[in-house]
Amino acid sequence: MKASTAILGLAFALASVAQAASSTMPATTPPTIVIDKFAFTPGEITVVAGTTVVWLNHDQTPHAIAARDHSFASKAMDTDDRFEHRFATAGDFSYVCSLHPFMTGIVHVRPTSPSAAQRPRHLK
Ligand SMILES: [Cu+2]
Repeated sequence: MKASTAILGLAFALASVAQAASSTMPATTPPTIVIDKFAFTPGEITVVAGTTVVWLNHDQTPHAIAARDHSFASKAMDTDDRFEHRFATAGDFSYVCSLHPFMTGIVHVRPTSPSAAQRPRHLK
């Protein structure tokens, strides 16, 4: 009984450590969109201007990123290939896989500071 309680306590402690580690990850790793089973995960992300976003192909099939507005595009990515794009300006950038156009995703890019946001003036 005592041993199982100890194991339970250890598992809880490890889970807490894992949670703490994952919560600090966004600061050290770029936002990453994983391509898996013919889908972008997450399919929708929000970043601030100047952020480099990474796509990582975990499928056994080649995929290629293509912005609908042609502002960026990757070559065909083989398994475990990655593609990076730095979003310098704010906006909504939807993209598809040019090899499988039914695969879609969107990157929302926000201005770097609230003062740079295009706010209607009546909202002070
Ligand atoms: Cu594809």
